[in-house]
Amino acid sequence: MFMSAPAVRWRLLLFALFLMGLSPNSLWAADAGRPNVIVIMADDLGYGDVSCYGATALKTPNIDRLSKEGLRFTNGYCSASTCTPTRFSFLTGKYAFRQQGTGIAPPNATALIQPGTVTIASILKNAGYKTAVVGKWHLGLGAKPQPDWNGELKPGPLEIGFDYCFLLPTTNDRVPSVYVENHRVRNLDPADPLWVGRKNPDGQPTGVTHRSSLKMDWSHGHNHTIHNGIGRIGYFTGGHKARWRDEDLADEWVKQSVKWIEANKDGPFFLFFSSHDIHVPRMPHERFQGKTKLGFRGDAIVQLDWCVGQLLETLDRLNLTDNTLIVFCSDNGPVLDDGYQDGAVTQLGDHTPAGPFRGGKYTIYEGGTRTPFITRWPGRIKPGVSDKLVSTIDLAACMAALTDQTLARDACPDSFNVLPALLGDAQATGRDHFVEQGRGLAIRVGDWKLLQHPTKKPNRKQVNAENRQSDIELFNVVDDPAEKKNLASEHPQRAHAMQARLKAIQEAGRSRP
Ligand code: NG6
Ligand code: CA
Repeated sequence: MFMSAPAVRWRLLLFALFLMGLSPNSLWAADAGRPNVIVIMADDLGYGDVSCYGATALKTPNIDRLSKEGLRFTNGYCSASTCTPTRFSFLTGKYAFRQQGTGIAPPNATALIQPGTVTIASILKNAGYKTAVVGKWHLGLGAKPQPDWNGELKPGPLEIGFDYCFLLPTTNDRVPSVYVENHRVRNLDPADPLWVGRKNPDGQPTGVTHRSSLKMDWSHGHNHTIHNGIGRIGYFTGGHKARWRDEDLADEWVKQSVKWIEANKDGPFFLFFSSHDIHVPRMPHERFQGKTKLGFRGDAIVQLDWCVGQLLETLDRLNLTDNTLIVFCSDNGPVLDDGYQDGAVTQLGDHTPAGPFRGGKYTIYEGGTRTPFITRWPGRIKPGVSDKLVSTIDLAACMAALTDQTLARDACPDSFNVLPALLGDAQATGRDHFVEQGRGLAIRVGDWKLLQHPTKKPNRKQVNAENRQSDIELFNVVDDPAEKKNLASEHPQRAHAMQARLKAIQEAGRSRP
């Protein structure tokens, strides 16, 4: 197999160190060029939701530690304002609008990323990394027509580059409320098979018929099967031994991650820590309930911060801190009422989840995609703040660069190598343009942003519905980060040129140089 010059040098160095009698651990520590990588992706966490980005209503000391010891981005984006498309793009380096069916995946979704697709995980695996994903998946499992919940859930993460997975199959508000470990539902009793579907199969109590029994009421949707006192999206039966409690999810992600890091501490390893916090239903562990004045939404942020702290402590304890690159990010911007009455609206006070930005989850305004984004690699990244434009969609190409691999032309077609920006190098430029996906598409080029809303007007029932002035809007997001002053009619040529560029990117099927 072809080996790049740095790889040959690395092997020679390993061999030399081996002759000097060094242990595998110290051998690994000697390789400052290939760190372990942990991507921590929060769910629905907004730009203004953590204290290092300005929140004052709560404290996030562990995420703040990442920021203090690393690089905090003020122009860090996820590529879409909902979960499935952002995660699809994060893994594949491809804009989600290029593939049908990458909207919010339903409970019985089958695998959206086909085996053989180059992903951030396969890139790192190819470079000799051990790879794992722990937490929310929401990219479908198994083959059509629907997942075989009682058999093998294949293909899934293991077919696209992960060595290990421990998953929440879709979201915490979607059925089934079970864990999937590698190809199977964990603790599933064959005598109590799992069934998942859209129609009530057995006249079971629902969020509608037994609403008064719920421990957290719904506000819209979320009124099918009741599990753990909470109405869900979709119906399921069976699998009782396999079912989790919402309150224990975060603990379980930490437990499984720590176990996996310990087993792979000799590295190099890549862990995708995919938290379900702070997605609805927000039902943090009892020890976090009431910790903030913001209701369970704030308490879930504190729980997320605790998870980050546990990962950092594990790295410290195993002496891996200096040789681990951490990327902290979110999958989309914030939302308050996303279907449950959990106090997010009534206890908000003057907290601003999207920070200075307009919009949030589902929207193409900045609040939908401009989210917390922090990199930390002690010894390599100089602590500070960066205004370079980077996105979660770029992490795949960055990992290829980090491990001296050249991507095939058709691989990760929209993922840019912005590694110098992620590492805070002086000459780094970041992206020159970026497409944001939500209800419609937007393109940012330099300081300017063109928004192309769907012609269908938002209906009042839509969460985070925005009263926009017209289908096309143009903002200078540096002068006007809150996207208040639509300059489309003042700058028709610029608006036209940016629309044409967006169209060209859509038609070209790729945007990576
Ligand atoms: C919506 C759900 C919302 C949330 C979202 C997915 C309703 C009424 N709303 O359809 O609660 O689950 O999907 O969120 O069902 S995401 O962060 O995973 O994209
Ligand atoms: Ca999300």
